[in-house]
Amino acid sequence: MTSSATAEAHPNIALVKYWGKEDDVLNIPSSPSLSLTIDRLSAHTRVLPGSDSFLLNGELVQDPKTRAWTDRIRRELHLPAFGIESSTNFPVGSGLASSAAGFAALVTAVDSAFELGMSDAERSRWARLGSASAARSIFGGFCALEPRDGDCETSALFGRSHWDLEVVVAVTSRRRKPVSSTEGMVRCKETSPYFASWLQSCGEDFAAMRPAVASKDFEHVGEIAESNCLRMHAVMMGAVPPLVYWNATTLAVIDSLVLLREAGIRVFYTIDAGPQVKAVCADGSGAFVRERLRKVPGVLEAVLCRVGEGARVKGN
Ligand code: 2P0
Repeated sequence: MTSSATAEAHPNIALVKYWGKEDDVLNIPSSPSLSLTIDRLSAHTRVLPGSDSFLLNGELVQDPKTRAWTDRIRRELHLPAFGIESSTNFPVGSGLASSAAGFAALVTAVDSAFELGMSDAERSRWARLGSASAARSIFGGFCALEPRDGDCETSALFGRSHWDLEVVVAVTSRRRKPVSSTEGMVRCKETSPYFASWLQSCGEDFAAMRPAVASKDFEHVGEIAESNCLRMHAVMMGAVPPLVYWNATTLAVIDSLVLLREAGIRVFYTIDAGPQVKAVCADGSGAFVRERLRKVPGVLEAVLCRVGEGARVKGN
């Protein structure tokens, strides 16, 4: 190891969601997903020689997922012990894709610190082994993650300049979610009667979403994304015991976005495994939508983001 290294990565927002694993050791999703990486929200992760501690937002943590990942990369690539210091400017474990940003930043910092010379595809594969959605945060702009022949492929579809969309992230709770995504996916696969049809519909949504993003057909992208998101939450609600990631404010934000749309604002919403709502806006209407969402009772914060860059090294 030559020196410590720090990397930055952002969350990504899936327009066609990943919810279900084909292989939970190799972390291979059961269906294809398509995302856009956002800016503003970020994880900064520093890898440094010596200790093997993990400091997250200033607190020493024992995270089994991160531990399994570091053990694995050290074993496979014959690396010495390293410590991790990670900080995020947004709440972790609450449905804002902190593990996506976190693992994308981590592998990028490891690659730089140990001068491994990984390709983007290799970094994406390592990020996926930590958290499947992290494979997408290696890339900026619009990205696809597809299971293929027992493995998985990530493709950078379009760079961030392809489409000047804005995303308003309405934070409705800063609490850690009670059921992690990994656990939630297992529960849905084992108990939700809608799981099989969900997977089938993801293939169809993915096939339709790709050309809709290519042609920047905002209305079509919004229709597919909203229905894909609601179907994923239906699968969750159908699990035993049910998984309800929403709170009352989640619904209030949806309501207010539907009203805005009826008034002619081009906006659609999507929600991940948590109670936060992401409003995707066209025509530079993000600032206006943000002001509206800030006034919805229960909204703690509304952050205006643009399409962001992929994971990158930021120094030592
Ligand atoms: C997504 N989510 O496509 C979906 C939508 C949440 C809802 O990817 O088990 O944290 O570490 O692979 O990547 C969250 O799942 O789960 C996720 P693991 P991950 O963005």
